[in-house]
Amino acid sequence: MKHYFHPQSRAVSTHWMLTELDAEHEQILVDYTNGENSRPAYRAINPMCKVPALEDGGVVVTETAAICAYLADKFPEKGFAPPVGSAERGAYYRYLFFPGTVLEPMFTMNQFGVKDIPPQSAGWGDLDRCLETIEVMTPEDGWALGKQFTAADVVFGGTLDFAVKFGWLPSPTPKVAAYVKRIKARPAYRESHDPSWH
Ligand SMILES: N[C@@H](CCC(=O)N[C@@H](CS)C(=O)NCC(=O)O)C(=O)O
Repeated sequence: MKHYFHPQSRAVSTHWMLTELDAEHEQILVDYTNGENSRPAYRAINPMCKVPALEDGGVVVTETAAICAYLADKFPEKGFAPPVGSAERGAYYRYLFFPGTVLEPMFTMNQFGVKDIPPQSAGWGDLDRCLETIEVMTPEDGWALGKQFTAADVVFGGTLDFAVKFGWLPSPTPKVAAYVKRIKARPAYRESHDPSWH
């Protein structure tokens, strides 16, 4: 597998997922700071010009959550996804989709001061609704789906980790702060993230 990556990007989450799974891969640096991501060679992989991307044989997967879900399914023996058809699958999908479709747009709008979008029209509602939902979805102890750490934690927990680190979520509640702390203590997190993140 080829993992298209930059160390200061959301690709640290997919690198973390690969590390959790101990999945053999080639790390390919895409230097978006010099425009490498906009050149035809990389556009052919991801026309969004964004990292991360994963190439597995003839399969190209983009989007952090999609890559994590793909990897969890590729290595079912590692237990990073609940079995298809199990009750946990519903919550699993929620944790995988909520960060990219709701939290990311909300954090971006909030960070850039975009206001006055009616919450009933915006798919991400508003900051208050998102904060309340984050609190409800954050596990009191253990992991998103219970005792078993899964791709849901890499995606949801990884997004909360970014949010705290970059000030999108300046005052995490004690529950959110404790969850992010548990995440950061994982050996694979520490192996895959620059020490400045630890
Ligand atoms: N929705 C994408 C977002 C990825 C993303 O925004 N990557 C940024 C770095 S964190 C990027 O590649 N930026 C370069 C650019 O857009 O030119 C995902 O979840 O993977």
